[in-house]
Parts: sequence; C-alpha cells; structure tokens
Amino acid sequence: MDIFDGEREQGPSWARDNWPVVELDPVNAGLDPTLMEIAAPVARQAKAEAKAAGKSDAEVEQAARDAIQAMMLIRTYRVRGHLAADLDPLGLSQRELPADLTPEFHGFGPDSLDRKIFLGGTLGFQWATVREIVAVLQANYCGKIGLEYMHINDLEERRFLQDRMEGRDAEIRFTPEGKQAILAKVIEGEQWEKFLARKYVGTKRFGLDGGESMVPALEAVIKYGGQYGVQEIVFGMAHRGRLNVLANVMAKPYRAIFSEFAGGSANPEDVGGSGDVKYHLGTSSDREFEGVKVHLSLLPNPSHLEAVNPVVLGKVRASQTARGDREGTQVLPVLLHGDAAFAGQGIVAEIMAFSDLPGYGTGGTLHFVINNQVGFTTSPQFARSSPYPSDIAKMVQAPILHVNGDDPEAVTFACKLAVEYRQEYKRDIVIDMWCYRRFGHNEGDEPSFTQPLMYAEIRTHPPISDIYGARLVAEGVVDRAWIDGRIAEFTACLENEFEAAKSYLPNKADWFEGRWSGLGRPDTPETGRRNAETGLDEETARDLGRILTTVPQGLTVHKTLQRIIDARRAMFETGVGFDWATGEALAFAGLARDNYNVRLSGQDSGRGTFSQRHSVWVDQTDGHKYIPLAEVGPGRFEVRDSPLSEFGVLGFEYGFALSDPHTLVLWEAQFGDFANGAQVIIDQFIASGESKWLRANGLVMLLPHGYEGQGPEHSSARPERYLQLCAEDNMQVANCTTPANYFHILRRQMHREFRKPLIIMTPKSLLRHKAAVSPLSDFLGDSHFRRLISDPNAPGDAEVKRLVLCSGKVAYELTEARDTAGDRNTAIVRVEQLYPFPSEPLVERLRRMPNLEEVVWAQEEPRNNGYWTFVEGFVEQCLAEAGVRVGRPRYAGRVASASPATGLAKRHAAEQAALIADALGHSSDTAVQRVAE
Ligand SMILES: Cc1ncc(C[n+]2csc(CCOP(=O)(O)OP(=O)(O)O)c2C)c(N)n1
Repeated sequence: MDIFDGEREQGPSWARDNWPVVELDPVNAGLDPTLMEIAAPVARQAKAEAKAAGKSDAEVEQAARDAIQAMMLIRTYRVRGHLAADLDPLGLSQRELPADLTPEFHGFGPDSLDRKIFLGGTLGFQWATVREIVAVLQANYCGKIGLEYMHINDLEERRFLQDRMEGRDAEIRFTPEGKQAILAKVIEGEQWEKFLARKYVGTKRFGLDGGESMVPALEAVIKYGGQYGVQEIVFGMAHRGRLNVLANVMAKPYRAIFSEFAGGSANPEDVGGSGDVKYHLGTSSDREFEGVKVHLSLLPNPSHLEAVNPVVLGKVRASQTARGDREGTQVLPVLLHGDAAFAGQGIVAEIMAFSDLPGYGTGGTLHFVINNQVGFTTSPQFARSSPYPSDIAKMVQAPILHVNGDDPEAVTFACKLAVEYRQEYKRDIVIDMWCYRRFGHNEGDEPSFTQPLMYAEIRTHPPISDIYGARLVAEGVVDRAWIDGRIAEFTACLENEFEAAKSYLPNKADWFEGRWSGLGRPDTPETGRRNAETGLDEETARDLGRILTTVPQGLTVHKTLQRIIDARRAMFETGVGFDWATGEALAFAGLARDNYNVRLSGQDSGRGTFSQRHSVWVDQTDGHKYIPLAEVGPGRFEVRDSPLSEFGVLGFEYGFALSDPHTLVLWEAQFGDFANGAQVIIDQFIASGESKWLRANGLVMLLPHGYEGQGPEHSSARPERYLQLCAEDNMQVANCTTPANYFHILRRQMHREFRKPLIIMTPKSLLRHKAAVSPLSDFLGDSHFRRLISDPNAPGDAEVKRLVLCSGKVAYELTEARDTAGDRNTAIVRVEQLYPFPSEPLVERLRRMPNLEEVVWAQEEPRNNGYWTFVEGFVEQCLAEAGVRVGRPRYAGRVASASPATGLAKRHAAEQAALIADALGHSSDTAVQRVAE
C-alpha cells in the first residue's frame, strides 16, 4: 500500500484486530499477576471441590482445566471486550466479535456450554455455565460502555474499575428521578440548539447536535464531584457544544448569549478590548446540588484546538495551591476535546505528561472526548493511526471509557465512575463518547460533499431524546405528556429570555474580582501607577543576604557551589559586585519577604541552564535538597525543573498567573529561541488574552538571548517576534543590562496595582561579566527600575556628537570599544525597556545634547531581527519631538539574514567587531561583510 496516497484498505482503523492474542500457556499466564492471582487459586479450589464431591481423577483435572479456561475467557473480555462494545450510534463501524471473545477459542466446544464451572466468586458466581459467563461478560464489557483498563499496572486501580463494571449484578441503575433528570437535560441540550437554529438562521454556533448526552453527563460530574469533595471545577473546551455548556451547564444567562448573538458585547462597551466570538468566551458560576456548592469556571480559549489545556491545568494548580489542596481533591480540571483534535494535537501529550509530576500535577484530569467520528471533513482513518482517538491517554495509563452517545444513562454513569476514580486515585481518566455531528463542521457547512454515507444515516437518525424518551416511556418512568411538557416549558423559558435579551446590557466586567480584587487597569489613576517602590531597606537586604548565603548544618554542598556561596556572601559584606544571579535571588527573596509568592518554572531552572542560579543546593553525600529562598517567607518560593516542553509548560504558567496575581510566576526558556515551540500561547494568550477576554496576567518570560558565537540557535530569543505583537499596552518587553535593573523590574511586576505580561531577554555571558555588576546601593531605598540607562563613563552632554542607542549586552562591548578608542564624543544609552517604549526619558535626554550630529541604533541581531524595525519609528518620533538636528537614526548591526546567527566562530567575531566599529563610526570601511566560502 502506498502510505502517502493509498486508500487504507483495512477499513476504519478501530476495526482492525491486531492485538496480540494471549495464549493459554504458563508463560503468558505467568506474565499477568492478576491472572495468576485469580486463576491459580480458583483452579486449586475447583480441584478440591471436585475431589470432595468424589469425582474421578479425570473429572478433577477437567474441573481445574475448565476453571483456568474460564479465567482466560474472563480475562480476554477484560482486555478486549471493548472491541465488541456497542459504541457507534450510527452503526457504521464494522466491529465484529473478535475470535478470542468466543468460548470456542478458549476450549469450550458447543457441548460444554452448559457445563457448570467453578468460578469461586468471580463475576459473582460460585458455579456458572459457560453460557452464563459469556452473557455476563457481554453485558459488562460489550454493552454501551467499552472499558479499557488492563494497560494499568496498578492492580488496585484495575480492581476498583472491575468492581464497578463487572459481575452479574453490575448494571447501570438510576432512580426514576435520576432518569427523568437525565432526560430533562438531554431535552434542554437539544432544544437549546434548535432554538438557536430557529432564531439565528445561518449563524455559526458549532452546535452539540448529536452529542447532547454530554449535558447530563457534565451535570453528573458536578453533582458527584461535589459529593466526593470537589469544590471547584475548571473546564476547558473548544467551540463544539460550547454554547450549550455555557447555557445548560455553566448557567450563563440565556439572555446574555442571545444578546451576543444579536451583536452585543459580552462586556460593557466602555471597557474596550477587541472582544471575541461568543463560542470562545468563558464564564464562571456557582452551582449547588443537594446542598453542596461547586464553583465552576470555563476558561475562554482561542480557536487553536487544545491550546487551552495547559492553561486550565495551571489555573487548577494555582487554585489548589491557594487553597492548600495538597491532595488535589478540591479542584478538578475537566477538559472537553474533539476526537480529531485529541488525537492530532501534540499539546495533549504534553499535558498528559504533567499528570504525575510534583511541580505540575493537578490530581488527575477528567477528559471528555466528543467523538463525533469526523474532524471538519476528515474521517478518522485519515486523522490518526491509533484505533481510538483516546489512545494517547495510555501513555499515563489512564483508564478509558468508550461510551455510546445515544445512551445518556451510560454516558452519565461513565462520568460518575470517572469522577469517583479520579477522586480516589488522583489520575487522569478519559471518556470517549461516540456520537455524531448532525450538521456540517458549522451549521452552514455541507457535510455530504465528503461523508455522504454517514450523513445519509444521520439524516434519518432519531434525536437522543426520542430514543431515550421512548425507553423511559416503555419503562413507565415518564409518559409522552411529560416529555412534551418539558419541551414546551423549556422553549417558553427561552422565548422569555429571548425577549429579555433585547434590552440586556452587561452591567460590569468581572475581571478584578476574587483574588484579583484591589488590582485594576493601568489607565486609571487609582491603579495605574507605573513605577513602584521596589528598593529594599538595608537591614532587610542584609538579612536576606544572610539567608541566601548560609549553608545549614548537615548540608554538604559541592565545592564549586561553596565558592559561589562565599562569593555571594562577599557581595553582601562589601556592598559591591552583585552579579546577575544574586540580584535575581535578592528580588525573589524580597518578594517573599513582602508576602508575595514566587514560582519559577523551566527546564533545569533549579540550577540554571548556565550553572548560574543554584537556587537548589543538593547535598553531595545523600542528594537531599535545600532551597534557601524557601526559607525566607512569609511568601512561598518554588522553583520547578519542568518537563522538556515549551508549549505545555508556558501555557501552564500562564494559567497559574491567570488565577493568582499575588504570585510572581516566571517561565524560563532554556535558550530564548525555544520559546517558539510555545508560539500559540504567546500569540493567543499572552499578547492578546487581555484584549480578547479581559483577563490580565502578570506572567514573566525569561529568555536567554545574546550573540556569543553559539550558532544559529542559542543566540537569539527573537525579540522582534514579541515587539511585533506589542500594541495597546498589552505587555512589556525588556532587556536589562544590570543585575539591579533586573531586580527592580521583577519586583515592580508585583508591586504595581496592575498586571501585564513581561518578556525579558536575559543574558548569558553577562551572568559572569566583570562590568555587569551592581552595588548594593542600587537595590536599596528609592532606587527603582530604569527604562533607559546611560553609561557611567559618558562624556558631558554638550560634548556628545554621536548618540548610540542599543539594548542588551552589546552595550558593554560598545562601551569598551569606545573607551579603548578614547572616544569622548559618543554617548551610549541602553534602552532597557523596549515596550512600552520609553519615549519621554529619551526625548528628555536628547534635549540635553545640543551638539548632536548623529543618532545610531546599534544591535547585534541581523537587520530583519532584533529591535531595529520596531524602534526606528519611535526613535524618529523622539528626535522630532526633542527638536534636535538629526532627523533619523542610522542602523548599525548585522545585515539581514535568513538564519539568526552564523555557526562559525570566526565569522561571528568578525561580524561583531564590524558592527561595533560601525556603530561608533570608528572606521567607515568595516561594514559587515559576509565572507563568501
Ligand atoms: C490547531 C488548530 N488547527 C486547525 C483548526 C481548524 N479546525 C477547527 S475545528 C477542526 C476540526 C476539529 O475536529 P474534532 O477535534 O473532531 O472536533 P469537532 O469539530 O468534530 O467537534 C479544525 C481542523 C483549529 N481550530 N485549530
């Protein structure tokens, strides 16, 4: 078969039977502890029973063999019963009974089907015929729920699930009231979509039509979650069915949604922002079941499928942290997925990997896949190589409940079981609800172009309420009048709400409530103060210094680390020479002392990629760890070595910061350029989240950056990418050159009364640069963050003929070159904060330089990268405003380049020297030349 163009010949991938068959031999049996545990004693007992009954030796042997064969049959159903479960409401996927689920396969011929076999309590039988055994197994494992759980190593977990699924009494039972409630929610789900379709003909709503069993099922998650100790649920989901969830699960007022359909804004008009389409919006509410209140939030999300997942988990983690919910039982993450997206998007694997990590776990996520068996127009056999969309979850041994979406009781039962399991074992669990999509990808889309057979079936397929309604009528739980009554009542309610929507106006935006109260927007006099008091008093600084440089009794640190600690102590003692890592540690310590929390997360962040941070001291004799910053208090300090993920971890930290404005949350890239693996989070959340959804965020991104000859990667954190995203005061981009300025910008992040994401290009060589140090006084008193820094050795303002503006470590190289050349006409000003651009201090400085002849923007990045295209306009504007003679800045830097940096050390050095000379005007013929090789 041509793997690129060929049609798959085997039919739908889930119908392929390629599981290894477990042979009835001692080797295979020996591999499975549960089998040995169960089969061996049962066989022994069967023998004993037969002997006691005075059977012949041959009959005793037969009894033992029967028992073992029966155990194998039972085990096979446990492993593979799901393959024969009745899952597809449309009946389109050909799922035949695999051979090893037949009694013949296990040695029971037609004449042995009614022989009594000793089971010793398995399936709830002491003795049973093969016929009885198969009937129970069929009911347990091949009904409307197909359970996959035998991939779980933990026997207790397996048994937990087995106990709830297996046995002759194991059937789904709801009370008549429970059944009525389920039907009522299905009716609401269906009627809601119908109502929207009627009132807003041709408008996209990405309806749930065909998957409405999800509505009572989510209701069950809330209800049973509450009973099992859940106090808060954070939901994340894509567009499909979202309006239904908002209205019928989250209890967002129907009138609010109708008003949005009519073009109204979700928030008062005067709060500004771009707004977002209604099927991306979030909401929160409290719901109560039988006296138990559960707080619900549904996070807003972008169109990018699955991108919200890590954000949900980060938010959950923050909430668990704030509540002291160390077991993770109080806050539950629920992620709803489409089948194609769940199987296709790599972020799903990233967030699954979080589930059991100490720094990122949330006590298990409940995943619900709306498996409508199509993704846009793509059928599953072209969308994934795995049998089910849920197979990715096996990487964390999550149990998977496949369930037929036409049976709302089964779906509700699956959710109830899932919540119970999650609360008990604190692990991920998946519900894969097989359903269908009644219309196209959206309601205006024609699905029969691509799925004619499926849609021929769907056109005649009755809605869930018809199927389930008929069942409940037959059971005598409701009658037709009850159903009609519910429909009429709910439709009347929607009509009322529809009328009310005409005058509906959202009265306030909800963004500074709860943990955010007291904080506000940067454009108000009350909360908008830009700078903040970030200096420490000397006594505090010295006390923090003591904590940061004291090795506790009993800790044997590495000898190189001891030298680093001694050097740090000397900084505090002498009051000079504070390096980058010490400045940073002092910032974190100061925040903890001010009762802010700090959470730093990234690959190898504990030690620091460049062996600079050493925030975790590891005992060299027994490996135990000591974190001096965690001793400062009262605020909490945590540093987490993250899994090797960018998208997932950055999203997680964004989510954490979304929930908790009192924690300085920092995500650190190993090298800045790796952040592009998280571009979705940067574009869709960090840069635009506030504008779209009115959700502020104080996340800090630390991005190692600088041209040091390390090659095309590892050099550039791509500052241009962030700058291009800057507008409307959405975030801050900085590149600090002194430890003290870095210290202040970190502290400023918490000490202001508003929150904005902060992107910092952080240094590599400057971590150990002799000149890149600060005195203690720069951390104290009324010292503060400086958006511009002039070099201390600058000529007097009147002598300045050339002003070189730059950002980052190149400033040191420029200064050194200027001073070596004895140049007394050039001033070098470092732009420490690139956005918001510090126009007014720059204008002020320009005005003080009456003899200016040239203004240069110097950068080490290629011309098409770095800052130039962003700052050029700002600098020009400042020149005009200052009224100086110079009209435009001149560019000095690397030529435009496809690759961010050269991989050749010699060429790097030549380029660097040339751009510095060019910036300083020292020699006009040293323009950067690309050496042809
Ligand atoms: C990351 C990403 N890629 C592509 C799309 C475009 N897109 C929107 S919905 C969709 C199909 C999703 O299928 P599935 O996950 O099965 O969910 P369904 O729409 O069927 O509920 C696609 C491809 C997107 N929104 N996000």
